[in-house]
Amino acid sequence: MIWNEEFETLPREALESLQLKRLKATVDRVYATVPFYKKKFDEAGLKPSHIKSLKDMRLLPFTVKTDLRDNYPFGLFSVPMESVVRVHASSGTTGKPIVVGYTRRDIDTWAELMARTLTAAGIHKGDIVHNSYGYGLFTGGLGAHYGAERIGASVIPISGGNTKRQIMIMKDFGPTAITCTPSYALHLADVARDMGIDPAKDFKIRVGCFGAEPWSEKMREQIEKIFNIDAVDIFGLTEVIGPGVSSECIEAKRGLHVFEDHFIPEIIDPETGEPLPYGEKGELVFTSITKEAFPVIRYRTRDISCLNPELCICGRTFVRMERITGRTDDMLIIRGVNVFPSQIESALMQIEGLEPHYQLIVDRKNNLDTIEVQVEVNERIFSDEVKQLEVIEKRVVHDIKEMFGVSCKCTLVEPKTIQRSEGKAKRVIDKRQL
Ligand code: DLL
Repeated sequence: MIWNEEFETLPREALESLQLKRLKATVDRVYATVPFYKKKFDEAGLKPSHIKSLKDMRLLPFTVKTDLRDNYPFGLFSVPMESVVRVHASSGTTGKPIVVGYTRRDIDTWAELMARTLTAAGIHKGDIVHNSYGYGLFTGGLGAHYGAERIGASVIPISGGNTKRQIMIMKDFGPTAITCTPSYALHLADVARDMGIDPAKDFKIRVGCFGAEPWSEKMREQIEKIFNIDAVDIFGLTEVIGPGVSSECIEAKRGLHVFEDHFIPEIIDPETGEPLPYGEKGELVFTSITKEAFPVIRYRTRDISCLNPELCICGRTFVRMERITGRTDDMLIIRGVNVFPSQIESALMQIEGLEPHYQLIVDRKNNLDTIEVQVEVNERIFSDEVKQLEVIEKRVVHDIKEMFGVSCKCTLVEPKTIQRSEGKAKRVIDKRQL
């Protein structure tokens, strides 16, 4: 099923001419309204009029996460605040989040893109959508919510957490579709089984849209089997719009169609920044071409993928990106929350008695991510009373919970016990098997 036949099946030539028109308008707009982009263009000797074809995209400077941080909170908005009807945010590399804004039209565009996403998964009017993506500054909850309403489905805005209650509602309300992170889906299934409920038989769910964190074909098979559903992959990021950047179709389930009439994808070599041809793996870069409040020019996602231009059996003409296979930075996604080791480091360094030697052990137990922070204490604290150590451990757990909303375990270790490295310190041991 296709939500918007007119755009989702545009022949390539017509699509490219639409993209060029929209790209030019976006470039004009950011040059005129966002000092950051004007400065960058000027430094590169680039005028908006230099963009004459899609190939000229490569003349445009990249935008990176630190640019967003440096312009915190609203410095990259392209419209006055009075035209912004919504803000969302996600973790940055330091304690401050990165903040994005939406005009009324942006919210409308986003609902359209999420309507396409859900429709591509086979969800339609008459379906009941159990939406366990978190509501709030995270884009998952409200993104899926508006899309489900747009197609006329009934939404259960359950958000994340309180798993037993979720299961009761899934049993009693009979949702036919679910939207959540893939790891949460597996956790829901575990808890359901503990409650004597068989997710394959006792729920009416037919299909799920899973994303916001990396997962594998193996996990897809597991989820499909446990729930007896179709599981499709959906992708997006706050900086670009939230979910609704690309999504799989239920017909093929092989790669995610990028909504190219709104976002131009590129794959670049992360070392040189050079664009790579179709089929080659590299870093995903997006340029938004319809957004008003927060346009992004060549935003480097740090996500690794590749693009496939082959026509799909579903009839959509948009290129497909392969599922995300990694990142070029050290960002971790713990229970759907983006976490940078540098953020944890800065939290630790605020605490008296801790040394800048730490390691993060990430694992998955009962389908829930766990994180243990091992950190060295200094000699003085180490020879102090046990009580003092307990106070510090509690403070670490508390501060990290405050920062990310994620519970961790803290283990204080003797001075000089964390392995020193000769090159880059290995801060993260990720034992999760996807
Ligand atoms: O995770 C938006 C989203 C919500 C997508 C709900 C899908 C469903 P952020 O919190 O800004 O936004 O995190 C974006 O999450 O750069 C990827 O590293 C990762 N990510 C998102 N979707 C997928 C996916 C939302 N399907 C970051 N597979 C991105 C792998 C994903 N990684």
